[in-house]
Amino acid sequence: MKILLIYPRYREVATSISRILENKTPPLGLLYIAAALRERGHSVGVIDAEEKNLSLVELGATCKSYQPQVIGVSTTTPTFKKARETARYLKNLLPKTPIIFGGPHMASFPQISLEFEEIDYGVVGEGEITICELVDAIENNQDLNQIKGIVFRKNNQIIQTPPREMIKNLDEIPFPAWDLINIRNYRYIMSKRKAFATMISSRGCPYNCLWCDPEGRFGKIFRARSADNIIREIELLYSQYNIKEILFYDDTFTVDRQRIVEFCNKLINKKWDLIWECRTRVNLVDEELIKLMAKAGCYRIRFGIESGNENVLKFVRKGITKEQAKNAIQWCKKYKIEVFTYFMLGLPTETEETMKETIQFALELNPEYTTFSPTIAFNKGNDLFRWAAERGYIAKDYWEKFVRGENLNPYPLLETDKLKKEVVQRYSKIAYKKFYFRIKYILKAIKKCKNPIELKKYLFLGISLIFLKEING
Ligand code: B12
Ligand code: SF4
Repeated sequence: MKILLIYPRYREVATSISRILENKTPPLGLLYIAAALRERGHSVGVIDAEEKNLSLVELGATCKSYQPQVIGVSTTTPTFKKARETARYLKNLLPKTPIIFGGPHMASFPQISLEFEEIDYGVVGEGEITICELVDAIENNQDLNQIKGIVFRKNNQIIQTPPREMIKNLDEIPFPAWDLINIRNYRYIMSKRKAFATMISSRGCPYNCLWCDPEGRFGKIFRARSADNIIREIELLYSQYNIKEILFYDDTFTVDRQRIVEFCNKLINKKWDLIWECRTRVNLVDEELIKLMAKAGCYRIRFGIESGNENVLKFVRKGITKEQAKNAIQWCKKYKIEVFTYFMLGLPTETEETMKETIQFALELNPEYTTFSPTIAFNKGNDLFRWAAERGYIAKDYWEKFVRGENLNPYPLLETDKLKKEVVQRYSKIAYKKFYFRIKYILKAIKKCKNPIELKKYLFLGISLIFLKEING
């Protein structure tokens, strides 16, 4: 079949910081879906409306000229309304073409999403196997009840089939269909080189942070690609697309230490001119590992540290200590790996005092970059939302209403009777000012900037953060 996969434009509903940064990174999930469908023998196209900045009319025209037999759309929850508007527009243009929705949102709200007639089918969760079975069934008019992990309408009823098992061996999944986008069109303010690609080397995270929603991601069971499989994809990116930098999007890159050791050793042997960054946890690194990662080209690690108060860390089940954070960052500094930390403000049980401790801790750690995000009561599938809803801090049906189209904020800040959201936002601004407007920090940043354009970018970012009316993420 001829299938067109669409990544809708979402800029208008992105968080304030995302909007300022104007990053455009490849639609990895869609590229995986495209590769799986192609392997099954279908003809596939990808339109990234966000990267191309396409209006609905322009997207519609491109879509019409492609004449797809099936359309697939990727969406998260905050962007669902935009994705739905896109689907409605396309449905009017091509009324006979079935529209399938997938992406993290469909894992959280499969049934409510199907209340909208413009969406014909939903793929729930990990999509590679399910989409192939669904498209086959559409093509051959087969019984949909046999397909796991989908949601569809029949006789005015919404039917959800039993969940699809997670893919056990990630090495069996074909590499993303990189040839279906122009990788050179993407840009990212934090990348060091123009020619970069994104990759995901593992799926799932076995930890249990209070705000994390395993359904909206890849579950709690950690599954990883082998070192050889990752190296093979990098080789393809390096030799065919001249990619010189990889951003690993794994939730927690170093869960399996041995895999990373193997990966680094193989990468070192290749002697490629390649640098990379990843995200992990401070309790999952040690000096030896950091040293090896640096040798293998790792230039930045992102750590979620979240709070500078041990009690808050415990309450949110972060499973790390301040000591571990200090050690991890010290090792990174020693081996010249940049550190990007994430802190949250206004977490459950927080007070102004604990937020001050967080800011102080960030200054003490002195990473190269950090964010201080006000806590969002995001999505219904996590314990932070439940905690807030049980106490009446957010309506229990907030997200159901949001998905049904009520005009609610996609980033509702957590507000308790002890801590108002305005106070948290004020602290977030104070934190950014204190962190980024230190003379020592500015001088170091200027020294690091390779050219005036880069310097302008940083200045713009810094000033925007200070003058943002409302920081929501
Ligand atoms: C990288 C990233 C980004 C990048 C996206 C780059 C890009 N062009 O894709 C940036 C920084 C731009 C971004 C932005 C946002 N993001 Co984001 N992001 C991620 C992150 C860390 C990795 C995404 C990824 O590439 N995963 C790997 C791929 C393979 O997985 P996947 O996309 O989920 O795709 C699989 C399935 O979902 C499904 N699938 C996906 N699309 C489709 C389409 C069809 C038709 C089908 C059948 C199946 C299908 O099949 C895929 C393969 O199995 C995830 C966390 C995570 N670990 O996933 C958060 C995550 C996806 N983001 C999230 C959010 C909320 C956002 C923003 C709204 C926030 C913001 N900053 O404004 C925006 C909205 C973006 C959008 N278009 O909707 C949430 C979504 C939660 C939810 N339930 O909705 C996540 C899960 C993080 C979290 N908080 O839990 N994000
Ligand atoms: S470590 Fe990250 S991905 Fe894992 S549960 Fe915590 S927040 Fe979620």
